[in-house]
Amino acid sequence: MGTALIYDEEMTNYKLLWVDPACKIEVPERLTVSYEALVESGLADRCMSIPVREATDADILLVHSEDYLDAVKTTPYKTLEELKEFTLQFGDVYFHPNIYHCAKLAAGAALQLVDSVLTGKMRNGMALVRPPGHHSMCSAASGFCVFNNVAIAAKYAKQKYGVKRVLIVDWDIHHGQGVQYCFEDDPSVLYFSWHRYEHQKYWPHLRESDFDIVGKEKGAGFNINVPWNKVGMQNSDYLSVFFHILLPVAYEFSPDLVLVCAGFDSGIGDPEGKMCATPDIFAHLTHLLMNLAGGKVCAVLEGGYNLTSLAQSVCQTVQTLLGDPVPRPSNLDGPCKSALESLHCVRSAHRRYWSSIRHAADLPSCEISTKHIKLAEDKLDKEEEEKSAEEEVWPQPPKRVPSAIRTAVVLPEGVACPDRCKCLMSAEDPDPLIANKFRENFLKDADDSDALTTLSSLIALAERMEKNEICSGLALVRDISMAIMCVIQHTAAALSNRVLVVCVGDGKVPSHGTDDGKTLVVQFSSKKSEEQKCKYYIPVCLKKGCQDASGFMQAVLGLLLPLGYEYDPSLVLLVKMPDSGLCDTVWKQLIGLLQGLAQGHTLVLMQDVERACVGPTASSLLGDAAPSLGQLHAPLPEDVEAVESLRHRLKADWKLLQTTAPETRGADEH
Ligand code: Q6P
Ligand code: ZN
Repeated sequence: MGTALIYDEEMTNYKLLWVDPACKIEVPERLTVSYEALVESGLADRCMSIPVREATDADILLVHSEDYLDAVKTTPYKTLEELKEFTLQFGDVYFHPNIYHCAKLAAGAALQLVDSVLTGKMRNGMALVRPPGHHSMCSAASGFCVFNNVAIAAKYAKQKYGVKRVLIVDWDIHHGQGVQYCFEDDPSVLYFSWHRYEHQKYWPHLRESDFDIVGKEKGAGFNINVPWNKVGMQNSDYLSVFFHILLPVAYEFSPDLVLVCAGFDSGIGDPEGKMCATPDIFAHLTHLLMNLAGGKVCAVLEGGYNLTSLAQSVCQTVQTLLGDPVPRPSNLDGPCKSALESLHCVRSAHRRYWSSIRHAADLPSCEISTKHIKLAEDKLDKEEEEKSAEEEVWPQPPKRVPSAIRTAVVLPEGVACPDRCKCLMSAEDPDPLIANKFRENFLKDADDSDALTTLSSLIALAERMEKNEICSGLALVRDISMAIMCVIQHTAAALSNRVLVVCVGDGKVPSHGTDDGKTLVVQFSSKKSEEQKCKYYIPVCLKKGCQDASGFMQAVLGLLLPLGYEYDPSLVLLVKMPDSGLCDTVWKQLIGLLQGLAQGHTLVLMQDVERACVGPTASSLLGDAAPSLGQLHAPLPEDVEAVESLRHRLKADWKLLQTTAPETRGADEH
């Protein structure tokens, strides 16, 4: 199952025909540079190209009024003067004799994408379209948008395929108010948008874009607005919002389909957004969504006005949809104060609706809104405005070259090599030097040739992962502790290497006590283990160990991922203890999410008795989407308490664990 790419050059055949400074950035080249970048990088070739179609009247009427559709239908016959006149009734949009045709293709492209994915022909995909959609409303064009492509796609998916829950992630830097209005009372569509807001000073200047607008009636809680009140937001700010708002809520919601309003004006260099997130962030945003809804992710282009940034970001997104390992996350020095204030506000506004964030801190007083912050900081804003007006420069993201071998396995005799994997055992002769070292250091019984072969194959695997010849690996071993020691000693020997050891299940994990930062150990278990001794050994004690999916996912999303991203390891060593109690679907989610780290270099260790788990593990390492966990119930209070107290204790050392700005820290957490 591949990735669909939906594009038609016809959508470049309209443009602004008069002078309007607000609209001059929305140019046909936005599409051509994006598509050409995909062609030149070879990514387009790897996608399945799906033709666009025109959305029908019935499709468009899923969202728009008949009067509005009729009005738009007249635009191809209007003179230039009449088009200008027609345009005037809306804000920041222009019409052209061919835009109605293109708008039908743009909406139709989104529907073709949804069809490909929901029929199971394609795993996921992206539609490159113009005009964009997320601002357009039932009876109005707005912000370059004519028909609301993604809103139409969501209604269509529900109607045609009986999809129960749709998540719309709007990472464009403008608020898709059109999408919000369309679904504000609808609990079957969860709309998430972050947007430049600046306390309503930024377009479209709507009160209803603020964090406290959460949806209406039955839809209360299903509209999540994250207002950015400063420009210059960076990778850490975006990821923090994913870790501490979007992902916990999305996993709790459990969508059957994820639609992305994929605007890239939230990336660096964009003249509208003025944000500083680098193009590789879109690889991570995409990756973090790809284990929801069984991987059914449909991205539809919205904004993006710096042609260089846009093309790079589109490539990062599509390459991630194709399943290539994601780059190491860059520039993660923690969220800024303003982002933390937004995070705090959003979490407090939504905590009553979502059990995954019910423990979030309330605002200091029920009166506070992000508007209060405005007064004190008005002066500073001007200075920052000037600073960010300068031309941004950033390095071109390095080419993502996948390893020759995606997944290799080291298995004992008699265990079959899973499909699509490379089997390393027996093919390799133990390196005599390494063999001797093992005999001296680890093997009490010098004749244990099986153990020796396994360990040396394991080291060979780790080495080839380090050289990027192999991306990920899996080894079944008899003695887990010894295997962990071997890998750590070997890998951490190289100067710049850091190993994140994630251990699920009880049992002693070697190597803590090492406080040199070359390994970070996070262990999930049910045993109230000894208190944390050093910064680099973090025991996470859950009441039912890893058996309760809600508690475990809360710990993974709110604790493990932020730690892992900030630590930025060169290898993730994922250890499954025999007694872990983790079910296969949760295990697959864990593997999928951890592959956002270390360029996908995940090495899984399991005890040789866990043969039944080889297949599911290999499938996840190969990049198959994890199955959905279903709607999650509230985590156990004890687990919430355990994870939260850890998070608060650790957040001084690990900035991505913060969810409130320093002033209010710790004052009133539940
Ligand atoms: C921007 C309107 C604002 C002028 C303020 C899907 C894509 C978009 C449209 C932005 C319209 N002008 N300086 O629409 O959200 O990027
Ligand atoms: Zn935008």
